[in-house]
Amino acid sequence: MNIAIVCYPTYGGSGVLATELGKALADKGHNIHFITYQQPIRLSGFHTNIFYHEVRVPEYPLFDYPPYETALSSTMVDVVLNHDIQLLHVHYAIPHASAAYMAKQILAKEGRHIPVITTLHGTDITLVGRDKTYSPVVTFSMNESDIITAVSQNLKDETYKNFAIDKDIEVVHNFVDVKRFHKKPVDAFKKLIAPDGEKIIVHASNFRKIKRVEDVVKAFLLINKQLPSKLLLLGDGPERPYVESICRDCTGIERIKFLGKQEQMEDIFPIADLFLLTSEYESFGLAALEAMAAEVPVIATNAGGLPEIVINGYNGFMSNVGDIEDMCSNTLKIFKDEETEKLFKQNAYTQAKKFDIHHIVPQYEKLYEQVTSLVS
Ligand code: GMT
Repeated sequence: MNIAIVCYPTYGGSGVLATELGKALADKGHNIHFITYQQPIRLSGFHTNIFYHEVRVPEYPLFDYPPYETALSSTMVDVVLNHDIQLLHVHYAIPHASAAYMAKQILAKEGRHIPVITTLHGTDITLVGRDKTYSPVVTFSMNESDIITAVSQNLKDETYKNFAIDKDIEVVHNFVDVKRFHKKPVDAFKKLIAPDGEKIIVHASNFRKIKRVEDVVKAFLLINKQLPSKLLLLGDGPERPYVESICRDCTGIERIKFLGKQEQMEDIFPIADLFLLTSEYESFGLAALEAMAAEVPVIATNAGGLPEIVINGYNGFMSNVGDIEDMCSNTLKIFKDEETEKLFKQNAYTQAKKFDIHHIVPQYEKLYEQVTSLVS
């Protein structure tokens, strides 16, 4: 099938998932055309079935706000017509669903029916999309999509709660290529970070307010008092300067490392002992799932869709948002002895396998077949 995937190319879960999906589909023989304003971060190397189309927004002195959405719709039309695209799969509703609606209407005038699948990821619904600046357009364009999918049951429920949606939403959970992340840790790398056998605690995010990264630091400082540890902070974003500034004032700063944006997560997660995710809301928590595939238990908040991947007392624990004392005491439960630690690590891996790429990608393919069969 010839499929166009529209996504954000930046360091964020929706772009990562869309890119991994495109790569997996290409491996299965589909022709994948990415349409974004930059090469997606996980799209590197050459693949005969993968094509990348950059959305260019020309500068013009009149524009205080260059019309990206218009350029995106035009690029979609161009790619559909010139590459015999059979469906548009857009990730993150804003502005991709409305841009796809516009492209669909333009193509319809030329006698070409192009189905649109919109995958909802999280803040497009729970934060940004709900804002009245966007919500009428988001509601309309979701209803006009041929298929809507959500990455968790929680996100589906949130969507129905906050928008007047008149069609079914399919839950297709996020996925991980378990084989790729389930690697042997590089001992020399582990020794470099934790020379005295400290536990390596990892957090990865785009450092937005919703992630409450300061709670990661605060919980870590509590944990470190009782269990010698190191904290690796992966990613970057608007809250990073603030988080760095609070770290500077605390004892134990030498145990905290900001590694910035990293592409090779599959090399980093295997050396970790614990993944810490303190978000106020998380529709799914893709980074946590990738860590689990590398046998890393998760300490998370019980927010949003996280209970769909973290099972309390099995592959990690969940606490109320902001309850750093509970996060600390749960961490100590995992590391109370070697046997328990080993069990949690194995359970993390077992739980990740339920979300393996080989189970989830066929669910998208089934939807593609369903939606394109209605056209022909
Ligand atoms: O906030 C982020 O982490 C980025 C955001 C995005 O859409 O780029 O992530 C959302 O989508 C991810 C992939 O589906 C989910 O794993 C994240 O949980 C979700 N983030 C939030 O709901 C805050």
